[in-house]
Amino acid sequence: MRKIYSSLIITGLLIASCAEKTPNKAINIIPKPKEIQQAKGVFSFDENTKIYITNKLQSPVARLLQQQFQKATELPLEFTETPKNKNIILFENEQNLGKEGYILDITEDKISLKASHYSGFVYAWESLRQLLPNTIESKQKVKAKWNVPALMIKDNPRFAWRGLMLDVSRHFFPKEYVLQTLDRLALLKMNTLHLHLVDDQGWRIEIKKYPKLTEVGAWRVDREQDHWNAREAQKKGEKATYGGFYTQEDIKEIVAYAAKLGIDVVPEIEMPAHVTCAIAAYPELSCQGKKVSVPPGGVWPITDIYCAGNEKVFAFLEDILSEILPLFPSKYVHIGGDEATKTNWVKCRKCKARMHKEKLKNVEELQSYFIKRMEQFISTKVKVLIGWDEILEGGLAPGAIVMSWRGVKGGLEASAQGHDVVMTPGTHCYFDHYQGVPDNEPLAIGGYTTLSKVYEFDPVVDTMSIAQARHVLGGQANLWAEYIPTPKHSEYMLFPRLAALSETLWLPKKLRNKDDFFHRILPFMNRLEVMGVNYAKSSFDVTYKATLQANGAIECTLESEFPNTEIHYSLNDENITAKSPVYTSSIQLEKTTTVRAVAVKDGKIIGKTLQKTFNFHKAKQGKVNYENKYDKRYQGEKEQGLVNVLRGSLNFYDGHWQGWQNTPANFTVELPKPSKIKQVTIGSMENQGSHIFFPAQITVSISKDGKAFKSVGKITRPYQKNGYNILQDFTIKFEEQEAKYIKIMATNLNATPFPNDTWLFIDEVVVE
Ligand code: TNX
Repeated sequence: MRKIYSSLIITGLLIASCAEKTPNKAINIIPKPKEIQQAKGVFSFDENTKIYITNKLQSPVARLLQQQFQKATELPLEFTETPKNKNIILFENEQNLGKEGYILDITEDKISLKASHYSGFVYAWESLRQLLPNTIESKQKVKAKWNVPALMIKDNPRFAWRGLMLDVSRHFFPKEYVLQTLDRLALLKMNTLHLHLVDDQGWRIEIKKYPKLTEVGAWRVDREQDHWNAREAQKKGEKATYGGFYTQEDIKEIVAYAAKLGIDVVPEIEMPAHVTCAIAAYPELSCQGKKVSVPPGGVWPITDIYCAGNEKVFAFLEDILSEILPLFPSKYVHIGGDEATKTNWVKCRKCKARMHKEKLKNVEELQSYFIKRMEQFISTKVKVLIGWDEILEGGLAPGAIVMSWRGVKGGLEASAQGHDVVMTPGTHCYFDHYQGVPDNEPLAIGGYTTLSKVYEFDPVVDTMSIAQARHVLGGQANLWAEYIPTPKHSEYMLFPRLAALSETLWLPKKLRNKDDFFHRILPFMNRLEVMGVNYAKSSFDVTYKATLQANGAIECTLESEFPNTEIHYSLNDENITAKSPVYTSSIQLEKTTTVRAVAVKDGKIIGKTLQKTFNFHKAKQGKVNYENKYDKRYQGEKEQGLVNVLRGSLNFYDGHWQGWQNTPANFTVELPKPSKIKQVTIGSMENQGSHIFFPAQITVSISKDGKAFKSVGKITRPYQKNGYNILQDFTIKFEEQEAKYIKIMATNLNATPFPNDTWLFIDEVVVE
């Protein structure tokens, strides 16, 4: 077998002497095919090119090819009943290529797409599509040379589950966007679309037996102007006008289109929590039967959940599944199962009776009973249940598949118990996270998941045994939509990261190469451009790393995720332009300086401007004596962390933040030398969604000898609900005087909505 893994290696069919005549053009397909053998020459499409199918079943994919040409070119690409020897596109069945394997064989005379199953033909076409000029994606007819290079691709995926979850509940996305997304998934040879159809903020699928689910549950009051976590509940007399849902006809259309693209659509019907919308429609389904409205924003903790002691709840859910399952040919159905706060179950008479009758020790076992019962029902419909990793708690239902989202732990546990798993750890697969420097990005939920990080993802965890690894079906990106109100924004979060994920799920690990991927992502971005996809360019943005050195200077290095990117920078008041000095090696800063930097390609600035001020102050390189130390998980730069000039960003994992959980932060800063000072600033952040709060009180006292301290000021800040993630400097000013020691006491705001889980974060103590 001839194998060429990279188009940079020239062997096999390509004879060295021909290389000059027919330059070995880079093959830029994403995900990269397992084997590519490049050959001499090109196949040219013209008005006489015909398509020949050997089997009617191939017809939908052959039509996709034809339609793409008819839309973007002048070429009709008609079907023929009699295959010629030249100028022909052949669809041929070939045994033993597996469910998703394919061969794409291109010579100057013909193109053969070979597969054993339907999906294989789709992937052969999608590879061919990426070999064509980008303008094949155009919505109007364009003139171009429709040539593709002669080659042979032999390809099949590493994982069977290559998925994307769209959360269509937090914000509703129209059917047209779902159809477009399917096409983009197919382009990347992804094969699963998981639709999160139910969550607190909206019920998104028509259920004929329970019409109120969409009449009431699909609509909420419009509070889109406010931050997700600061939205007031529906008031008396207010109309719920914001939302939407898919009719069963819409679903049929989505599923049929997906089938044409070889994509399985997996529905998710959440239970027992994340269902406030259903309880708004049918309050009798909760333990107390209390009337609630559909929340227009964040709900936490989620206590309005289905009653696990009420038979009517099970009948209701079985009715819903009975209506839904026939609409989705997928063998899987997802029942959620995550984040149920079970305080109402503890109090509920019916739940208690159920626990007694079924000999369940606690509410975790009651949740497990709930899920197991649903699993029994689902298996009578010859379907397989999937749930978020919480379904492990209290015992896993037989036959259930686990989606591991709270890291990889759930995946490890479930696979050890012999269950199949889909890996979607928040660290790599949560596309609602920031993909670039948070300060430069549209508001996101948090996190920091760059294009490179997604590329580094591997669904098989190093510590898994061979048996466990066999249970890993694959991986999936989850696009939770709290902060994603529009299709354009959704595209921005998905692309280009989905391209990286598609390759990590397709290609064997040893064939993956990040630099090579970054070369191919550029032409892929150009293709997205023609497709009209609003992809993010955050991966071009310049990031910095800075360290304080023993000599007191700051060493600042600038980087771009893209290999070989030209970075230009300016210092202080100089403008930043594409002609600013080129960055070649780290910059030494010896005094307060503002650094600006941009990435430049072909003489133009790409991406956003990095701007960072390093403020040299009087506590720099001082000594900090902690009365109580920061938490192990958030150590910043340890002993130097609060006096090293380096400031934190909105990303609380950035390594600059020191965090205290449930305890105050009390410490003394010893200045390097006695100094005249007049103000002390404590840098802090608030991210209430992640339980991080500003200090409730800060007191500052100063001393010359470290023994006698005198108070110079105090700031008190009572708890305020704040949905935003913000940075704030708290400054205490006083009359200028000499000091060497500064004692700081910052109180952790423990009386918040999370009394025993409250964080306090500090990045720097600036003394001036
Ligand atoms: C956790 S992941 C959730 C979702 C949120 C998401 C935000 C999971 C099973 N539950 O309800 O939307 O975090 O990142």
